[in-house]
Amino acid sequence: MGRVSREASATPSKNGPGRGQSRALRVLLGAASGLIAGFAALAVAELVSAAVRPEASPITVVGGAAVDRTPPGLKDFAVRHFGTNDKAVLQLGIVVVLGLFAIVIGVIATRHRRIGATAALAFGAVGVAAAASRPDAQPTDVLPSAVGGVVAFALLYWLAGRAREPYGAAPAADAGEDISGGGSTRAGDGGSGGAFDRRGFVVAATAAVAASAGAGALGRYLNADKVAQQAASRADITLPRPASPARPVPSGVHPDVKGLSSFFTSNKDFYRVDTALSVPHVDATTWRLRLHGKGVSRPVTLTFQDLLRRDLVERDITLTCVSNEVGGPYVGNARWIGVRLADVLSEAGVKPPSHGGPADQLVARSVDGMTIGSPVETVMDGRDALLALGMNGEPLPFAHGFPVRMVVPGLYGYVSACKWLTDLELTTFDDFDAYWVKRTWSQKAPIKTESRIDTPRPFASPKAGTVPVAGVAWAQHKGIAKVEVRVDGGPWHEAKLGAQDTSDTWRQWVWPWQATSGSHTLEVRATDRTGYTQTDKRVGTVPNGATGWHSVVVSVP
Ligand SMILES: Nc1nc2c(c(=O)[nH]1)N[C@H]1C(S)=C(S)[C@@H](COP(=O)(O)O)O[C@H]1N2
Ligand SMILES: [Mo]
Repeated sequence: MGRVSREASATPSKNGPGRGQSRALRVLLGAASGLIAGFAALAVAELVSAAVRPEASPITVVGGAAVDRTPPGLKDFAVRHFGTNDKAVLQLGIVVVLGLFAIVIGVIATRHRRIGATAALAFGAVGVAAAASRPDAQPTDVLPSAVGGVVAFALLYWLAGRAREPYGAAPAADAGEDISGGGSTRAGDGGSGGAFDRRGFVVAATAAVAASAGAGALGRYLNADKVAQQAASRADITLPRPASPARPVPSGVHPDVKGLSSFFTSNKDFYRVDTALSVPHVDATTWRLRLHGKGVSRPVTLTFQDLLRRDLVERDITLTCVSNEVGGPYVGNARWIGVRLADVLSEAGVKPPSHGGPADQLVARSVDGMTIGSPVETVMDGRDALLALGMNGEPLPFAHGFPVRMVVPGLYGYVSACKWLTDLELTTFDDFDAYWVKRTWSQKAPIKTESRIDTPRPFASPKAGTVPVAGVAWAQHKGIAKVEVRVDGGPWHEAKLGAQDTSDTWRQWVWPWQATSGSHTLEVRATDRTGYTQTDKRVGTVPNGATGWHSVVVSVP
């Protein structure tokens, strides 16, 4: 009944919108209120996160929780379709969803103020729950979301009160759940009353936006400043010369072919695969690595300085991701500097299972809660399994695990290459499943022998005549023995191999093709030093790496 009287009384006022207009205006004001409240919540949360830690900002914790709950198939899809942009896409998605909810809540609030505002509070609660559920959660991590939720609640309650005024609800009606429940007398104030209230809303809204923008900007600035300080502390580190340098790279590792991957992948171009929405920026001076668990007779805690004081080894190792499709980009070769992991394990009393050790799994934990399990037997079998501190002549980049990560030749990254390492635990495969193993991937995953055509690119149209077909092949810790190429399903031709650096690195290859005009399919397969030739059977990346021959279709004019 109140509704009827409101509409009736609103009609004559100067800005008295007709029935449809008034509803449109209400929706508009509600949407604006919701968006402003949402923006304010995020901005204030950003400021609070600067006091707590950047990783505790609501979008990061909600995004992180979403990543951990994403079904593996979808995650695979995201990585495949958005590549390294998958995180930006996720964050954008969260912001869009948040914006839509803010609009809905705002519109509800113009009619049911308490319900709308309480829904805003509930949103803060989602952030709090996400923050508390992170594997690396610290109690203070819930603060940014909690404060943000309270700010959204208060601001929406306030703005919704302002937004309803043009319709003639008296301020006294604030106590009422239903906006139309209030007296309609104010509407009788006429056009000037409505105009004043609307101005009041605009002033309140503008003030709220300005204050939040200020808070958000300050938060951003403080967070950026912290990151800059951490970057400076990384830049201060000079890695000592390795006691055991890498073998000089033989000449001829890289056939001179345009479009062929360079033998070393620069840090800037090195693929990045991880679940971290904001790259952890660990302080090397306070960093600690704890080594403990089954069969550890002398548990140790090592500092970064402890590692620097040891004999460092330098090795060339090609890293590969299990999510790499046939022909995919998630493989890179770098020169690493680090400490031999097997030495550190032996000093702590660890023995591999073949020597009677009780633990068959080494679980590495990162500062952001990732767990990565490697076979103890493998990391102690004499290969150059490293606690790496340096990559291509500089301290590890933050994105690649600063200050310390693992690198194990021959094992896919998800079972060996833990970045931002902070804990090593000796356990068994029976007792513990690591992060990806819980998500349908295999417990053990040696890298499969693979080859890729880098040039010509798919759908290229090289001129008829001699066309160099070139690419890379890898079978880490086995070594590549042979690479063959064929055209249109014809006979296999042996490619010329680039010189081998070590069996832990990839190998470049080239085959001069006498191209004739028409559409052609080029295929490649590699044979490793155990005599195994890549199977043509195509399987997907799950659960332990893709197989099949890479092929490229070109059309020669
Ligand atoms: N902490 C942490 N370490 C991690 C991951 C991760 O998500 N978190 N991903 C692993 C995977 S799947 C791969 S393939 C390699 C990739 O290392 P890169 O990003 O330096 O190339 O890191 C491994 N180490
Ligand atoms: Mo990976």
